Amino acid sequence: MLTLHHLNFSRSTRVLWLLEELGIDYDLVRYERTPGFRAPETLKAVHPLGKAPVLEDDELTLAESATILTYLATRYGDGDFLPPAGTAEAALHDEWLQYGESSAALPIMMTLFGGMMGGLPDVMRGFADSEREKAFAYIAARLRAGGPYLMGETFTIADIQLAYLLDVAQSSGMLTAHPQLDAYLETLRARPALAKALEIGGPMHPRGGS
Ligand SMILES: N[C@@H](CCC(=O)N[C@@H](CS)C(=O)NCC(=O)O)C(=O)O
Repeated sequence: MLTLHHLNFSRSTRVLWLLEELGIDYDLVRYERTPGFRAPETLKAVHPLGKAPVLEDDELTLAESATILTYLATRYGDGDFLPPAGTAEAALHDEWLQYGESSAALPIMMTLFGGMMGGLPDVMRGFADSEREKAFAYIAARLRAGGPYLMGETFTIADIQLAYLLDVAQSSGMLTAHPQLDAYLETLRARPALAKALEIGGPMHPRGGS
């Protein structure tokens, strides 16, 4: 049996969304953020990192959203949500999937935390601003070259992975100069499985309507 450990306002919405896309049965265990916006200590009993998401599938316990999405799509996706393994398309898709939590996340999260702390020091702000805008331009160019999804006409788990980051960016006012990314988010929000995941798990960000 699948069990998703879900923290409010978090990346575990990604997994909830894919589970709804897959239409398979799962249990949901909910955790509430502390006043300091951390995960509660009880999540450490499930996985030593104490972060969300964590997925359990019988004996298997998995952290890291990209890994969990890949596992679920491979095992339960019936060929959907991932390009065929071993193809050039699959390698490109993996680049987009990993990009979300690596190069793209750092400047977006730095900007988010900077806003919460009343601003970043100049040297860090310079890095965050230029790298964040580079990321937005890179994603927008990819969509311009052939959307509506990152892999063209095919919706994949890379879209799910990036959507969390873009939702956080939009909710924090980072997308005002990026209407194309707003439009991409709207396309993703039109998917009934995302609407269902948000209804079940709540918004991805405290200021997010989605
Ligand atoms: N790279 C990990 C990041 C996991 C992560 O940082 N989760 C956040 C929620 S978005 C968390 O649990 N934060 C609470 C804490 O660290 O106390 C993933 O993609 O799953």
